[in-house]
Amino acid sequence: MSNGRALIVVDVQKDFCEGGSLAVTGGGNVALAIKEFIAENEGRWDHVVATRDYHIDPGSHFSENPDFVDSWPPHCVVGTEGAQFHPNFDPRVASAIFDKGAYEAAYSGFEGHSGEEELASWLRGNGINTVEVVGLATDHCVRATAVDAAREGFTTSVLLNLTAGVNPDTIASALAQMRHEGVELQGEPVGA
Ligand code: VGL
Repeated sequence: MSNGRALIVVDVQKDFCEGGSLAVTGGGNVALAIKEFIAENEGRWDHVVATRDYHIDPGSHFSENPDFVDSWPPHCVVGTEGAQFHPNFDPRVASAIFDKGAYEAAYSGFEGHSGEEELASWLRGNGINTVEVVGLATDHCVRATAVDAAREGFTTSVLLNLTAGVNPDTIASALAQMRHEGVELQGEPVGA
């Protein structure tokens, strides 16, 4: 039965998990927890979609001296191992994959494309009006994706137990921003 709901799995990639170039503490566990949550909740969503940070030359998003707020060590470069999905997450559950950030910073999955199609139009075209957002990292790409989802008019929740973040301060401000934008926060934040 169609329920108009989708799960958006944000950036569960090797570079954001332990051993990666921009590892988020608990990233690998989040990947596994997402996989189990999907397996245990068949029918909860019409579609699962995934996003990927997928950089070629994103300019000042990469830095030799990153501030870990606006600039970062090189990560998720197309063709490298770090850009791959974490092995704890099987992307075959996803109906579509949205890549973002080839030539600029792109925190939101709504900046991503699957072939020629953007995430918002793909979701609308598939009858989706409600989204649940999980993945990495709470304070950056999950935040930006959830905020854009709400602004695009989707009823939006973030399942915090299925996210992990970079830094406690930016996690706190991300939670405040998401609430302010009308995103429903479920569960407890996991992070640094
Ligand atoms: C992300 C920092 C830099 C994320 C991406 O996926 O949250 N964080 N690029």
